[in-house]
Amino acid sequence: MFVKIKDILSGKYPDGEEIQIGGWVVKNRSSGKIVFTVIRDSSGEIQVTTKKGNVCDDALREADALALEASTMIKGKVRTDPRAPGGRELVATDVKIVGASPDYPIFGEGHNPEVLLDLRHLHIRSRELVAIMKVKDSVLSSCREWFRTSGFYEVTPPIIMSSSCEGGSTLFELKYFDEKAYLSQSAQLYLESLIFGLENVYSVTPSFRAEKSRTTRHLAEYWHIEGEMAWVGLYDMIDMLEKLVSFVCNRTAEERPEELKLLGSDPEYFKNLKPPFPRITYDEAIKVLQADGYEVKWGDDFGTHEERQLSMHYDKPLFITEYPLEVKAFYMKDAGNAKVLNVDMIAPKGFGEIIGGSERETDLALLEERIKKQGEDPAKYGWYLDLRRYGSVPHSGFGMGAERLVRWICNQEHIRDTIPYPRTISRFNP
Ligand code: NSS
Repeated sequence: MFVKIKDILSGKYPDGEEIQIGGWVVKNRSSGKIVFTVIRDSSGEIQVTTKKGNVCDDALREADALALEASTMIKGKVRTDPRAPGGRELVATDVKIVGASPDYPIFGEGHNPEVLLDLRHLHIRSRELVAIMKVKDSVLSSCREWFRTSGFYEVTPPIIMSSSCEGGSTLFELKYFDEKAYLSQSAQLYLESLIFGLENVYSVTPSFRAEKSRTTRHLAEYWHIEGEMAWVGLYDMIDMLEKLVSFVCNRTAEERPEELKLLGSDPEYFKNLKPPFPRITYDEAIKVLQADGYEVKWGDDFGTHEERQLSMHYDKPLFITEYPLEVKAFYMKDAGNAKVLNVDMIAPKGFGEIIGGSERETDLALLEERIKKQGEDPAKYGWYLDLRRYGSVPHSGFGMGAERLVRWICNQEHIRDTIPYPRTISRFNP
């Protein structure tokens, strides 16, 4: 059995104990009689020293021939050495190449990002991308933990849809046998139907948006964490959202401080993030922007620049509530004053919107009217409208983009690095 490198570094094995590791070559430098190799596995990196005399000639040759990213099995004795990175090294007693790696195409710094995206299947082994994937694992599992311990059921809504949730402009179409169908933009409408049996539900699914623009925060395929709650109004939902986001940030920073530091993020900030988060209305946000010299008027939706500017006033995520009805989706509850009962959560430092949610409209006639206004046929939403006909209840829900959240926590410039294989307007390969 192989042992994990992190267990060697943590001192689990005493000096002199012989163990075996399996891993990949990060660096290799040889002077003929002595070879210094840095090996990584999924848990960490360690220096291995292979010396003539400690190993047979074959093993020395194999060590010498270890190329960048070759896979190898190494037997060796643990040795404490304050000069070694991590404080411990392995003194090899046997070295075998498992998979050679002649001319690994990614070496050194300064690669063109497009080249790295073409080589994504290899680049996902890199230290940074591995760190981000570990953070994402913590984010997803802590989300699930929060939902489970807060009375939610995880459900599995469909991905193939017959109608849109967020408007037609970003729908991906597909051939469904002889009919036209679409890839889901959001599980929301289905989650709404599931609260009648389960009350509090959530799902983690891929969502698809045919985003025509290249931005640093839009993907065509992203992971959507969505919740829907019966008997809950907008403001009670906001109380829950700040608890959810704090829990996920605290837990992730506790589990992954080294990864966050490597990525240039601050684990202490995320460890200490606590409710309450600041809350302002859309009306107040317009006044703040106007005072900051922005040319916005009541009725405009906020884009990247406006969100960035608003977030600069706070060091915690910001909730903005009650946007104009005209700019928002048909399902958001009409507040009766040309506004809807909705909320966006904007991350600090310009990371932008991470959550969009609302209380849901329960008035059947109003819903039908707003579907028509959106240029769609209410008949297509027949099953959804039934939910208002049979035992309707006040309810609210939200969607959180997993990659948007990870981008903020990992302090990443571009959302594409928060998903192993980004799909954007110009790329769906590899
Ligand atoms: O369009 S949203 O604002 N809202 C909905 O889809 C609701 N139907 C969700 C619900 O109430 N169940 O999207 C929600 C979040 C948004 O705040 C972003 O964090 C993320 O989904 N999102 C995206 N992430 C990455 N790329 C793209 N293109 C994207 N679009 C939305």
